[in-house]
Amino acid sequence: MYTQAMDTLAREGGQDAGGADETAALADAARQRRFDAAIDDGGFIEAKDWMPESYRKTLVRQISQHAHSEIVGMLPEGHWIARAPTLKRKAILLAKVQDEGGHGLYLYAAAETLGTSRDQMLDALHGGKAKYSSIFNYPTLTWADMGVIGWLVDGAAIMNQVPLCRCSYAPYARAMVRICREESFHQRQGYESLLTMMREGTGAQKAMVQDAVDRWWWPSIQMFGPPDSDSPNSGTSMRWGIKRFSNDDLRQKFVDATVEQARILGVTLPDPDLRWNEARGHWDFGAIDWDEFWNVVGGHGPCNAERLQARVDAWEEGAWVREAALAHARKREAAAAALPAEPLAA
Ligand code: FAQ
Repeated sequence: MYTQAMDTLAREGGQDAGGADETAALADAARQRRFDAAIDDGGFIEAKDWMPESYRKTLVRQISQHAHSEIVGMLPEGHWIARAPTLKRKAILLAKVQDEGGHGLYLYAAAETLGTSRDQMLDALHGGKAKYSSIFNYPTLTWADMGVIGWLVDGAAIMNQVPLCRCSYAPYARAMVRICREESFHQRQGYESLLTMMREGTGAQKAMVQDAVDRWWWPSIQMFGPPDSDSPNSGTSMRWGIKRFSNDDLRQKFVDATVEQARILGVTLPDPDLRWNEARGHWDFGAIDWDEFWNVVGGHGPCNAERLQARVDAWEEGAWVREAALAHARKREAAAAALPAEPLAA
């Protein structure tokens, strides 16, 4: 679409409207070539660089989905802060949940650099239009779920997110560096908590860990998204260097890493088809229930309605905080404007 302003410029330059179209098309082609060359060289795109509209949209889609996942992801564990068995476990869980909130904020800020406001993204979440990770629509039934979320959910998140530190969009990549460091602590604290229960716990505590593993294993490997053959966004995202590995490749890496960790813990992964494949050099695993996955993504998982309602309630109950912060900012601006101008240096 061409605006009045572009027509005016063309006429001022002595060109007709057709000439302006041609000049704009040539400029776009040159920008596209520069963008493609940067991507092909494995370079980074900054917020102020030119980028194709479809690249911008893909990033907003993925980063906002990721940001929403972090803040919705605070809810299943948040439920257990007041129920932690010891002061040490409570302090760790509190710090972890707080970190997830921080990750959401870095990610919303990264998406904002692409021209989408936080209000727009949150409107989409609250209206049920935006996605967030399927994994957070499952209930946390026992304390062992806290350990298993750290081990499996944060473990899957790290596997998916370390490559995002090399994502071609630099503000997202920079946010991911810090997020991954924190996720690594999250994964370790979960695994350590499970090791303690499995090594020093009672029979009932060990059974509680196994039950949590049974419930979280399949949803955790679904986190990587649909199979590559059914992943409409993977092709372009990989060509643009947003995703560096496919959904199936990351899922396989996760399974390969986790089997040995499960053995050390002394738990069984609930998959009778899990076996080492010498020829592939990987663990084979059983069929994933993709109907269940799409059902949860479509809003019909065990906790979708509850999670969304909790976010909407938090937004509404927090309105006074946002209003107070804005009123304070306006007051500071007015006070700064009322100050006498700085004298010019001699
Ligand atoms: N859940 O074509 P693809 C965390 C959607 S953070 C729901 O393969 P893409 C930290 C997908 O959006 C966890 N929806 O899509 C933590 C797309 O729909 P759309 C979140 C899913 O983008 C731990 C459609 O399916 N991590 O855990 C899911 O190329 C503990 C087709 O899929 C990220 O977001 C799913 N699991 O690949 C916090 C990482 N999978 O958008 C608290 C960044 C797919 O076209 C406690 N994101 N869909 O309407 C990514 O790497 C990618 O977006 C994927 C999906 C891999 C998730």
